[in-house]
Amino acid sequence: MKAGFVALVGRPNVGKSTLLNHLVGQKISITSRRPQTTRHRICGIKTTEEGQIVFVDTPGIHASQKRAMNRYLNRAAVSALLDVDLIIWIIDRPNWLREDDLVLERIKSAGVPVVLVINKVDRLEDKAVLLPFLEEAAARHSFADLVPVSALKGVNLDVLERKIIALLPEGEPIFPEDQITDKPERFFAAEVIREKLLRSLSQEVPHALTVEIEQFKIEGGLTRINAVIWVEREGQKAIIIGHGGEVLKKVGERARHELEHLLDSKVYLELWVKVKKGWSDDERALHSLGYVE
Ligand SMILES: Nc1nc2c(ncn2[C@@H]2O[C@H](COP(=O)(O)OP(=O)(O)O)[C@@H](O)[C@H]2O)c(=O)[nH]1
Ligand SMILES: [Mg+2]
Repeated sequence: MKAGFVALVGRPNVGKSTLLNHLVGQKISITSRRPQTTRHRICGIKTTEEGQIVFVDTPGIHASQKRAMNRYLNRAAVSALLDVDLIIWIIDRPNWLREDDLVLERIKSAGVPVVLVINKVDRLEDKAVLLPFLEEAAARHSFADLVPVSALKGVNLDVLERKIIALLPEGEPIFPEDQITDKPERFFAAEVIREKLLRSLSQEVPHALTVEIEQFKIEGGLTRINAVIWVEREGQKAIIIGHGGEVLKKVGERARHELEHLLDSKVYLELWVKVKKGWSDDERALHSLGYVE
């Protein structure tokens, strides 16, 4: 049997969480078109006859270190590289940006094998650009492998999975066979609400919001969830609530629907929007809102 930890790293928005969900075959990590959708280190566990792969999803590694939240995200991403057996480095089509050099630097210092995954090939008009790019990439680092995939359409993921298994050390499963994540249900409740918010809002509001679960109570076939959506300013609160409460109502309905499916229970969901000035640039506020390594 093979077993080990595999970190999924890369710039924001390249498709790390989408890849995790498709490899595990379940939605573990929320996704959206916005950078910083993933704010926590989340494990997704896949157990097969050959072994167990523990994927570690991470926030994207990015250059800006200015705000406390950005520093937290970078720390969480970089610390996930410690103690893994393999790194999957994901890039968005054959585009090598300056920030990818930064990622490569971090990856090199981890000292474990790296598989370079070129994602979103479904959006590649000219597939002929792949081959020269793979050669160029191979010259920058001695990768254990280079694999083009489409995480969203499920292209070449079986090949990727076989290569990952082959690169893992021998070992007994780390988690019980039926476990698929390391996070508790109330964590997912907050994440699902945040995903629906990210997907409903434009402008700069997504970066300014976080969701805190105040109550998560199972009463027979009903789960009672009370959540607070924290924002930084009154204006953002007004945007989230929307005209006549329209936006918040839609977010609540979508979140409740998905949570009922996820928890296999009826869900009673209550959402409140509150203002905590400057929480995302305040180390203590971040800590109390669950941004703890
Ligand atoms: N067309 C296409 N879109 C993708 C693919 N993988 C991810 N995406 C999209 O890219 C966006 C960012 O994905 P996400 O997984 O949240 O990226 P992350 O920030 O790296 O975790 C989402 O809108 C995904 O639907 C892919 O293979 N093809
Ligand atoms: Mg993500």
